[in-house]
Amino acid sequence: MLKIYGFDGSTWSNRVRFTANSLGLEYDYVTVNLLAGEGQTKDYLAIHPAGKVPAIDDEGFILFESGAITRYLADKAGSSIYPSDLRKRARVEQWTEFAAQHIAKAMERVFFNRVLYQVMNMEQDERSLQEGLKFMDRFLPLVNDQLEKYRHFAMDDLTLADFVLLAWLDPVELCDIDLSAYPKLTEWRKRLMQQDFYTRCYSSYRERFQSLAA
Ligand SMILES: N[C@@H](CCC(=O)N[C@@H](CS)C(=O)NCC(=O)O)C(=O)O
Repeated sequence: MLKIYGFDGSTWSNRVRFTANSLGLEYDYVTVNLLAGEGQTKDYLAIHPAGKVPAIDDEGFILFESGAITRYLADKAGSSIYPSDLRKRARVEQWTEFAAQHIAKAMERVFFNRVLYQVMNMEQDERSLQEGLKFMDRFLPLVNDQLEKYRHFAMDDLTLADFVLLAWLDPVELCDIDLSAYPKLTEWRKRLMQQDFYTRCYSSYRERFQSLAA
């Protein structure tokens, strides 16, 4: 059976689980507790040489990098969440990259400097935090505009682009980021968080993260 190596605190891992759940795949979820150093064990380094999550083992086919994994799983299932039509696929890629390059990078700064630095016992960097917040202010209006035009992030249909955006917005409550200025984004997020692909992972990312970090 398919194995997914991940950690519930990891947005990149959660993107893969949202995808696998949405595809209706059966899988074994193997928790790699990054906070307990489990990414660096000899056994796990044989799966992912950089000791990162996520990774999958699909009947002996090992794959890491969340973007590659989600595309592989969706294509293997022949699912419309990764459309085969060239232009639709390109549109999904465009917004997936936008979320992975811009939203994720801005959120990484905010998440690290508001939350993770304490959990990891590291130095906070105020300048990096302010830059992250500035980027969020710059990019979220665009995302909200997109969701005014379409029911989902890349187009009306649910696609892989939704999962990366949703996963990366999971820490907003922990990070004290207020999304109320973005009503369409807020509505989209609430709607997707009620769906099975999400609730099969957790009901609240904040609570899940807090229990992992305790
Ligand atoms: N580009 C990678 C990023 C993976 C990544 O950085 N994962 C983090 C958790 S969110 C991790 O494993 N960190 C542990 C480490 O760097 O040792 C992907 O999309 O899979």
